[in-house]
Amino acid sequence: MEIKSLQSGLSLKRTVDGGTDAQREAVRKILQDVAAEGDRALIRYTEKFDQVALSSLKVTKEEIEESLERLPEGMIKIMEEAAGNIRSYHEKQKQNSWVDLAASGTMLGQKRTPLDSVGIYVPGGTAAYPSSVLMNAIPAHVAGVERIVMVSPPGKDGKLPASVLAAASIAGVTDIYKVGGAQAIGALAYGTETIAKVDKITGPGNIYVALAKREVYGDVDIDMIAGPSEIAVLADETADARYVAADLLSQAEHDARACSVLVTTSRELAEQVKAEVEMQLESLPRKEIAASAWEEFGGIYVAETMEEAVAAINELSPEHLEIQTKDAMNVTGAIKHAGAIFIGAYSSEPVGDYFAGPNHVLPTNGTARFSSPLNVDDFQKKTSLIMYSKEDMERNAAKIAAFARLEGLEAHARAVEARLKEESE
Ligand code: HSO
Ligand code: ZN
Repeated sequence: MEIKSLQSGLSLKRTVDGGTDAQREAVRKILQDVAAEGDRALIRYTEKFDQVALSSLKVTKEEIEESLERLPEGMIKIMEEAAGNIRSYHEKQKQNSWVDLAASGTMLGQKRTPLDSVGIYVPGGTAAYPSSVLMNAIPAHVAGVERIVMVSPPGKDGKLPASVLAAASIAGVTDIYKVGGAQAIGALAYGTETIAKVDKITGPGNIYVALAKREVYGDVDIDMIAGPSEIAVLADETADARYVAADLLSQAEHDARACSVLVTTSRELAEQVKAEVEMQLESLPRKEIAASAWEEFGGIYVAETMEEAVAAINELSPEHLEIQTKDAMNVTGAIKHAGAIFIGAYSSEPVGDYFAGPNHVLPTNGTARFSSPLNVDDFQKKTSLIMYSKEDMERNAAKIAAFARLEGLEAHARAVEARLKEESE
C-alpha cells in the first residue's frame, strides 16, 4: 500500500457488476419458469442449485422454535436488545398522514398506507447475516406492513441457519421459505401455489439475485442494487491509528471487492495506519479477503488541509464515513454525501452494523449523492386527498377550464363548468 497525496486525485475503484449476457439470459429463463410452473420450478431449481430435494418450502413453527433453542441464550438477548434499538430509531422516522383545512372549506391532505406485503431476501452461506434480517424486517414492521416474507436458500441439510431464523422471529417476519437465487425473486414477484406475491422486495444477494430484482422491477418495487461495502475514514493527528486500522479492516473483511479508504491531514497518522493495518491483518480469520480488498481497492491519502479532505469525501460519497478529528461535529456539518456518518473515536462502524439503531442497509457505489439508508418510508406509500369546497370551485372553475382548453381537453373543461351550471339552474 502506497501512501498518496490527495492532490494526485482520489477515486474509488468501484465495481458495478452488471452481469454477462449469459447470466441475464439464465435469470430470464428461471423467472419465466417460475411464472409458468410455480412451486414445481422452485423445487427443481433448488435441487439443481442448492443440491437439496425439499418436500416443503415453508419453514415450520417448530423449526423456528428449535432455532431459538439452538442459539446460546445470551445471543438471543443480544439480538433482542439490538432489535429494540433498531425499532426505537425507526419509530422516530414514522410520519403521520395529514390534512390541511383552508378557510374556504377546501381540505387537502396526504394519506399514508403501509405496503400490504414485502419480501426480504437473505443470501446463503457465510453472507447469511442475522443483523441484515433485523435491518430489513424491523422498518417494514414499524411501517405497519402486515405480511413480511423472508426467503433464503437452504443448506445441503435442507435447513436455514438457526441465527437467521431466530432474527426473523425477533424482527416480526410472518412467513419464511427455503428458496434462494433468481427463483426466489420470481416467486416473490409473481407468486406460486405456496408463496403469495409481494409488493416489494428488499435485501442483498449475488449477481443472479441482483439481475432478477432488476428484471422484476415494475411488477413489484425493489429497494436498491447494493454494491460491495465501503468505508472512508477522515482523520487528523488526534486519531488513534489502531482504531482507524481496525475500522478499515472491518469493512475490508466483507468482500474482496470492498473499499476501505483513509483520508488524513497527518502524514504521521498515515504511516502509522499503514503499519497497523498490515499488523492487524495477520491475525484475522478472513485475512485473505481483507488483504486482497485492502491491496486492490483500499487507499491512504494525505491532504494538505481539512477543506481539501472534506471536498474529496463529498466527491467520493461513501457508504460509511467515520470522522475521527478534533471538532468532529463541525466537520460533520461540512459533509454532504455519505450513507451514514460515524462521529468521534467511539463510533466504530460495527456499532452501526449491529447495534446502535440506524439502518445498515445504505447506498453504495456513490449513490449516497441521491439516495438514503433503508427506512420506514420505503415501506409506506402516500395517497393525495382533495376535498374541494363549493366556494373554491366557483372561484376557480373558469381558470381550470381555461387551462384544460389550452391543452385541447374539452371534456375536462366541461366537467368543471358543469358545477357552475348546476348553481345557475
Ligand atoms: N457493513 C455491512 C452490513 C453488515 N456488517 C452486516 C456486518 N453484518 C453493510 O455495508
Ligand atoms: Zn459490516
